[in-house]
This record gives sequence, structure tokens and C-alpha cells, in this order.
Amino acid sequence: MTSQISELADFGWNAFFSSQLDIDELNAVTPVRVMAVHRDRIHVAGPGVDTLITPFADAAGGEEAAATVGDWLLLDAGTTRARRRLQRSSLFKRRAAGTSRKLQLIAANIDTLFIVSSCNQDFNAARLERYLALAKEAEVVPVIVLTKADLTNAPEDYVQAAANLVPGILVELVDSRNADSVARLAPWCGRGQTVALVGSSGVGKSTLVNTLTGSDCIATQGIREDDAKGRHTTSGRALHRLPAGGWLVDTPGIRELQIIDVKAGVDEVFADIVALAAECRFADCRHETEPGCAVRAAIEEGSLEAARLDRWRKLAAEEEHNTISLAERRTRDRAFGKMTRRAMKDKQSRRGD
Ligand SMILES: Nc1nc2c(ncn2[C@@H]2O[C@H](COP(=O)(O)OP(=O)(O)OP(=O)(O)O)[C@@H](O)[C@H]2O)c(=O)[nH]1
Ligand SMILES: [Mg+2]
Ligand SMILES: [Zn+2]
Repeated sequence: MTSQISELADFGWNAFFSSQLDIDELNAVTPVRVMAVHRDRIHVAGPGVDTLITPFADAAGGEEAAATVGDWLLLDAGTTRARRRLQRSSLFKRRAAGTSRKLQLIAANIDTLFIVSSCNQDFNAARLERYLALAKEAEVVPVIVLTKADLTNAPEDYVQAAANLVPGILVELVDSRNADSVARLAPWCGRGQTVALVGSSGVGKSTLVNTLTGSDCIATQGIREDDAKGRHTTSGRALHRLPAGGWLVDTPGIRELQIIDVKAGVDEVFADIVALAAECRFADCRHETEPGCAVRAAIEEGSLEAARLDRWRKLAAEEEHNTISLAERRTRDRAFGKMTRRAMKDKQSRRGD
């Protein structure tokens, strides 16, 4: 059993997952990790397992029921039947485009989020703060990776600006094309660790991935999938093995993460302002013209940047807007479910059965 646990650790298994099953259950199941999700099949892998299974959704239902990349599933030993999904240590989700605005699961059980920005005009504090809020909410460790260090004369200015965003934030400066430089990221890419990358177009994410994997085909590398129509490849969402022993989540969706249900994350990134606001004379202070406003006082005194307050207002407003509309949708869905159930009942009682 110890050796099984040890092999599972290669796939990212740790005490958090072990603690969710007892030894009897562990003997009756094969834990596997979701490598990729295709339309009608899930690619799972684990020690001695690499197979496709039918889609699995948690019996509890709800918007987060479906299995997603990075999830741990328990197969009945010797079968490809999943019996349960383990609780997630982290989860990234996003809202679908279009009118339905359904929640889509992007990836689960990620340890570290590399927030990629380059040392040039792409550097944008507000954008970094959005990603930081997402990471904090998901309880994923954020690391700001500043690329194109080789293209600026003053990389330290960017490092300083990034470090100022949140106390204690990890910032690494790299030339994404250079393996020696990218080696700075090794501490988060070791055995069993799972990392994901976010950042705007052109900052060097693909370049970084290629350097980390020591290949130049990651963007086109697909998972082979057997189905009724024969073999085909897909370059969709997937976990990729890193030479250092870790796993890299490479999903298109992760680039479209939205600020939703992340109030705690936003509060964490702006903990300084939240703490100041608690000192305002009025509990509902809007930090505008109210007397006894500790936030305005800090700005006047120079200990808080007015621009930072602006960014917090915008992010908090965006978060609130998205979250409220999602809550409305949930209520509407529940009401619709009740209505259809009632209609079915009425129909049945009219039929007399
Ligand atoms: N000099 C230098 N060039 C870099 C560095 N990182 C990336 N580049 C170049 O920047 C360009 C864009 O890099 P990509 O890796 O394609 O960027 P991306 O983030 O994957 O962009 P999208 O796929 O559009 O989201 C390429 O021409 C890279 O060679 C770096 O650290 N230094
Ligand atoms: Mg790319
Ligand atoms: Zn105030």
C-alpha cells in the first residue's frame, strides 16, 4: 500500500486526498487522475492505468458536479467504472459566453498558478490583481512570472511593481526562451506538483511551456483518443507531464477565467484597504466625502495610492455584478425546476396515476 501511495504521489496524490478514504476503500478502488475531458470520454491515468472512461458526474449534482481536468476519481478496482470523485483542493471555473452564462469547470487540484506578464507595456497592475484574486480564492499559490527580462534595461522596476501588489507575493524574472533562466521556476514544478499558467496573449506562455517541457510541440501536442470513428487527436484541455516530475495544466479556458464568486479573493488582494475601511467612522462608508474616512485619510497621508483604491473599486464592482447575476440564474433555474416538477405532477394527477 505504501508503494501504491508513493506511485500515486507521482500523479499529485497527497495527504489531502488520502484523508478522504479509509484503508478498506483504498483496497477496493483504483484512484486515477483526470488528464483530459473530451466530449464523450474522460482520459484518466494513474500508476499502471492510462485509459478512457465514460463521463462521470458527482451524485450530489449541482454546477460543480462534472469531472474536470486534474480531478481524482476512484474506479472500482479492475474496472473503468468511477464510483466517486474526491473533494477538490482547488477549482478554477469560468462563465460560458452567450446568454446561458453557465458555469464551466476549467481545472481542479492545481497547486500553483503562474501569472505571466512581460516586462513591457503589457505589465498592468489591474490585470495582475484580477489573477491574484482568482488564485487566492481558489487557494492556489500565485507566482508572478515576469518574462522578457532580456528586453528591458530596468527589470527591477517591474519586479518592484509586482512585489508591491500584495505583501509577500512571489515574483520571478525570466527569459522564457532560456532554460537556465526558466530553471528559477523549478521549485513549483517538481514531483507531483500541478501548475497552471495565465496571462495575456504574447507574454510568452507557450514559449515558457516549451522551455519547461523541453519540447517545442506542446501547443500542438494532442491526446490520442479512441472512439467509434477511429483515432483522432485533440489539443483541448489537458495535463502535461513536466520533466521535473510535475504536471502542467494547459487548457484554453484558463485564459478566460472570470471574476466570479471571488469576494474573499478580492478582499485578500486588497487586505490593506479592507483593514482601513474597518476604521472608517461609518460602517457603510463609501470612502468618498464621508467624515472620519480612514481610507481617504490614508490617501491624503500618502500611505495608500489613489489608483489602488480605484482598482479595488472596479474589481469589487465587477465581482459583485458577476456574482449577483449568477445567483439570479441559480434562483431562476431552481424556480424552473420546481415549475416543471409541479407541471408533471398536475399532469399525472389529471391522468389519475
Ligand atoms: N526576448 C524574449 N522574447 C520572448 C520571451 N518570451 C516570449 N518571447 C517571444 O514573444 C512572442 C510571443 O510568445 P508566446 O509564447 O507565443 O506568447 P503566448 O503568451 O503564448 O501568447 P498567446 O498564445 O497568444 O496567448 C514570441 O515571439 C516569443 O519568442 C522572452 O522572455 N524574451
Ligand atoms: Mg501561446
Ligand atoms: Zn471610508
